Amino acid sequence: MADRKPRVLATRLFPLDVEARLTASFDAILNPEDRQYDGPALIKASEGCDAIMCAAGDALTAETIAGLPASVRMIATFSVGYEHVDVAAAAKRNIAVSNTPDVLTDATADIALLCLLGAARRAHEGTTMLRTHNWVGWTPRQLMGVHVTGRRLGILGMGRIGQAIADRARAFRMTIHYSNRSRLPPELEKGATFHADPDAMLPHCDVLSINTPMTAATRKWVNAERIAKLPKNAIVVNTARGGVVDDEALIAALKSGRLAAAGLDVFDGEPRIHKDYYDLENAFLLPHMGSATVDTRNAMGFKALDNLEAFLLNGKTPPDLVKAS
Ligand code: 8YV
Repeated sequence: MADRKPRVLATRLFPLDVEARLTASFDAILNPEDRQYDGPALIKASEGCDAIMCAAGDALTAETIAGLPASVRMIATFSVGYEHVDVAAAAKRNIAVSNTPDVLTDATADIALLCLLGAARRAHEGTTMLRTHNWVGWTPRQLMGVHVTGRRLGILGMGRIGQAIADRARAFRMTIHYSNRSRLPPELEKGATFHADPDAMLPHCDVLSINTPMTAATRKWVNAERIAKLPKNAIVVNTARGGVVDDEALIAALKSGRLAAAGLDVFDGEPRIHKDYYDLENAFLLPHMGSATVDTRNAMGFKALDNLEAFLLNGKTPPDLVKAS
């Protein structure tokens, strides 16, 4: 090992146990106030650093990456999604990029089910009625929602998280449809119906769950034309990336009643979400909490550190190396 510890810039205030290991393994520059860096500030802060440990929302654009000091050899993101890192620009600079797959699968699938049930069973209206002292007591017609048992769940993007959502939904006796780049083998498909064409799946979705990464091809994929293909009174759930949905189209369909409800954990341009969401009674909204359990956030941090340690301390390829697609 070199006579100095490699220097790692932590762009965010990470969980305590993660920062304890980060500071033990590396000469860490922490961000105790958790102020988010913009591109120029990130370039400045990474002066003399060997690596950057970042998170979703950090703009590691081609321009920022081009401006990083020559010392930076690795970017480890504390997330499974890596659309905020221009991986092709990093490859050009010979900077390795890693992410944190697998460890947040269950936590995110749990939140997808919370969004599904919260939307279907009008949880936002119920908790608001109660907490604003407007609950007059039980009435036969009160807050009647959508029954999910036996309904069809269409999963757009049947990766690890999509499959974990399907497993949970089967316990609700939902019928699973999915669309994915490639068909899953029977032991993973578990009887779900595969649609090679995602558009062709839409008429079969009483609930559509979005679990596809954000790419140029998926940007605003859920638009007015596609919402029109969903059954009337369908529910849209998004725990992937807000940018996959055209907010104007979704909001219009929720306002008109064309869709029964939506359960959303992620938003385009978050945290500055489309203002019309705030007053939509049939939108069950969460502030990007998919991976927010102590166990999961620690596991994500430890995974990011496994990658940094492999590369910076042991001269190995990071186990979760991400390649430009
Ligand atoms: C993370 C996520 O918490 O890992 C992801 O891709 O969307 C989240 O659950 C967040 O991105 C932290 O960087």
